[in-house]
Amino acid sequence: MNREPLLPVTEGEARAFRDDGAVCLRRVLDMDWIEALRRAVDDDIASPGPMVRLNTPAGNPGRFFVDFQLWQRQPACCAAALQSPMPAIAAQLLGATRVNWYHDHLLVKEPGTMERTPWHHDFPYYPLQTTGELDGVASFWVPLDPVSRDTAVEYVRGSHKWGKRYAPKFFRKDAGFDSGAMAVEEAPDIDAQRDRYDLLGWDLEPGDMIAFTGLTLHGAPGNGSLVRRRRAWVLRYLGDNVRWSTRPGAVSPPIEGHGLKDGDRIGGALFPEVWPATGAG
Ligand SMILES: O=C(O)CCC(=O)C(=O)O
Repeated sequence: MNREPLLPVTEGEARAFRDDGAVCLRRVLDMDWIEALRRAVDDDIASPGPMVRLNTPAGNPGRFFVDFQLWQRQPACCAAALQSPMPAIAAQLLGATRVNWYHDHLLVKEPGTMERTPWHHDFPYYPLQTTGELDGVASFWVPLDPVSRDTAVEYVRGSHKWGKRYAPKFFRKDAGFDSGAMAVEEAPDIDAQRDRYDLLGWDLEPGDMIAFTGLTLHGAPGNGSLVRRRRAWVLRYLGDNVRWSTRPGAVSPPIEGHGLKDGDRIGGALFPEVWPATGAG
């Protein structure tokens, strides 16, 4: 399992992350990682964690399965979170001197799943505050199956610079998200006016990944394939400009037991520092 990306991340890719809000990174992980992560994900589906969400209503085809925090239960996910090429890439993309692990997120769309992932951005789901040009979140959407452009997540280029905080929503249409008293507006319906936006999307092979910021608007179609699964595992890292900030209403994922207070730098056993690397492991 490689500790350095198979192809180094270039300065042009880092600039695209900052300017566009999302960038496709090719050949980061070798197949040993992918196979270990596939086994971990299938284990998790068979025996999910406490935050599992099933987003496909009864009677609909396929299954949109969501879970979190596999790194706490699956050794391969823990190794990928803490000891893979990802922490160094997060530091490079964020221009951060220190990077902490935040959380992981599993999103599997089995063949025939019709449910879309609604357009949203991630930062408003989090009990976090940030300063600086970038929001300090680097997410890596790691496909474990080949994914074509018409099945993969899409991103609105430059939307991380709109200065917006759109209302979070659960991916299941019938589940309301209590975003407290925060004055947040609804995300625009990008699909109703696709030609008005500059949409980014890629065909991906296992080993490739998409890196994106916490404020980049994104959404995904269902999985129209009747044979191919769409397993994606997402890793999320925080740069040194992020602070804890409790807020009214729900947060997602609801991580507890961290002991952080408002204004604290992110850290502790649940959010370990992963960059600079310690050389452990
Ligand atoms: O995989 C998907 O369908 C959506 C992924 C997503 O929303 C995210 O990674 O924040």
